[in-house]
Amino acid sequence: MASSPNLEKNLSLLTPDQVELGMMLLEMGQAHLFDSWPDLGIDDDHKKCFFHQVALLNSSYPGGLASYIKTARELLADSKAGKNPFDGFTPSVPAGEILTFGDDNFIKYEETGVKQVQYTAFVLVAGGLGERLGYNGIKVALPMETTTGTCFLQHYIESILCLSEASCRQAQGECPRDVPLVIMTSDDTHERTLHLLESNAYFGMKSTQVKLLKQEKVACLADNDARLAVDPKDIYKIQTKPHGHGDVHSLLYSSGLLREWKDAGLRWVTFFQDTNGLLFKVIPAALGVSATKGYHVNSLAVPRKAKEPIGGITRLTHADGREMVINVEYNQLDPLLRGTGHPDGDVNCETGYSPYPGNINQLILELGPYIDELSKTSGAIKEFVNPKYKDSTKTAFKSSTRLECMMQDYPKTLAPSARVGFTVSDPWLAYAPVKNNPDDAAKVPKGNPYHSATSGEAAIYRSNNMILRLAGIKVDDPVSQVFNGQEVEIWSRIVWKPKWAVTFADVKRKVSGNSSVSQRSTLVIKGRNVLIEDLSLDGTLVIDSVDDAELKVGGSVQNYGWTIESIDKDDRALPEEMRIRGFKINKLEQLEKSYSEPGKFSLKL
Ligand code: UGB
Repeated sequence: MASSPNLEKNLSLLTPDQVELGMMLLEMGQAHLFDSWPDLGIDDDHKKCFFHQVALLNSSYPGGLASYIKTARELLADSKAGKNPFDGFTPSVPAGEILTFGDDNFIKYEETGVKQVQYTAFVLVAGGLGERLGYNGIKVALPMETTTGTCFLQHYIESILCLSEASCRQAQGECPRDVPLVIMTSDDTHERTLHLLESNAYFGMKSTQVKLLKQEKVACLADNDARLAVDPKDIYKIQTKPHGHGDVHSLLYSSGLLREWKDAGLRWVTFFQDTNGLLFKVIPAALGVSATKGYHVNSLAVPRKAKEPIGGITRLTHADGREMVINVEYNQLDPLLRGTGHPDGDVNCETGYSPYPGNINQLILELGPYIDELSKTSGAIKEFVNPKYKDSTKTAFKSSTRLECMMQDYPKTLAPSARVGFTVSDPWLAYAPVKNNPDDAAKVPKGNPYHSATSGEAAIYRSNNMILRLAGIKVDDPVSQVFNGQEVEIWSRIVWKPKWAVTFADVKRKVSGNSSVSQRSTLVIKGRNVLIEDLSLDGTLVIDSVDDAELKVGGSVQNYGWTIESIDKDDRALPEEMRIRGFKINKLEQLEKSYSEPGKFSLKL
């Protein structure tokens, strides 16, 4: 076994557990970590801190640091040898459910899904810092749209609360439990997420309903031997980097929450990402698909343009009989197809989209089979490593690397008998993430989505317009405008609170007669029982009412309204939230009506 005189000189400083960790490091070829350690008596506190960090790295990884280093060696060797993780697998297009918003099938799934919400736990992965977006705050605090300024987290929480109420109403009974929400955070996001929740009274949820689970970073690797990288600024610190959203499974498992949920009678776990403002429009129907088809794993997907940088859902069949339906990241899908008899790789088919649906990384797992699987794996997810080599000899890295794992890789370890499916819905309904900064978004090839703050907000309006149009309201076509170098369709700014409608059935119940909304208009519905009947809107109307008021709104509204104005993204005097969109809402004139008393009211304008 390797030894380290520098560590030996300092052994008396350490607790027996720390000595054991030190021996493990030596055994795992990590003697270099102590190369610069001075004699006992110098920097002793720093040396103890080093072992605190090692203990944390050891306890937060399934199987401990030794297992991490061992896996890293194997994966680094595979990477050096250029081994394809999909060797021997043939890709094909899997079968799943394709939803068309508003048709009978959709409504049936939505109804089934709403019933399931009270048996569902929601898990938001929000440990990512959003470096691609170039925003300094946490992404869940970003306004989803700037008409009302509602942030993503508020919208998510209100949607969960309203869906759970609707679920109880359907069951015509008392809600037996509060639907739980887990938020996975990281050191980059934890404090700010907690602060956002606490300073807003958890946006209406009980604080006991929300649990934050913090993921830890993993050790960086300096070379192909998986020698841990020492922080260049501190010889007593191992450099660390994020391990990826796949950590959510081991955290849920080790927290004991899954068992608690099972004992409380829950049946589903729904995972979602930090900045997709449309997601909850499809969650009820997707839960309905899971329940109807008995899917153990249901991945939500959208049609995907070939080579668009989101993973593709693919059936992989191995020569040895193994089979799985799994997300294949876009950079692997194209070479995999080329290597298996598709010389053109990932190309659009006659639909104008790739035949491999785009994974939007919202998953619905059935709790029972999920616990069974995690009892075997402890939540460890198949990892990968992506070193950037200095040259073609692949002997040195440009900078340290680390193992990573993705939450959607969970099905990789499942037995072939597991029921793994997916649900595709229209991107206008289900997917508008805010991931890219303005400069990168402006470079996106024409026809592919920008996935920026600009397109994310435009998508909220588009979706709400499309839904109201399908419910019978005449809404104008959008106009095309360019903000931050991105051409987007601007529809009228229609926004409603989840308590007004969380399903299409809700919308249809609350809309009747002949109503119209012009493109330059803004309509904000905040009240629960607001009924739109024969309304003609050309300007801005904001309506609010207490829950036990029923308010019929009709007639004609015309005013200067609220306009959308371009702003300069480089104008540092403006807030960052505004600059990343490239526009602001200019509130010129509005009609604002608020009803604070219970009762039935009619507002004829
Ligand atoms: N996240 C964490 O909670 N912890 C982490 O360590 C990292 C991220 P990104 P990514 O929807 O377009 C995913 O960075 O990983 C959270 C899918 O892999 O926004 O590049 C983070 O806070 C890909 O298949 O996305 O790509 C955020 O909520 C595709 O579907 C979430 O994880 C892509 O999303 C995603 O992190 C997509």
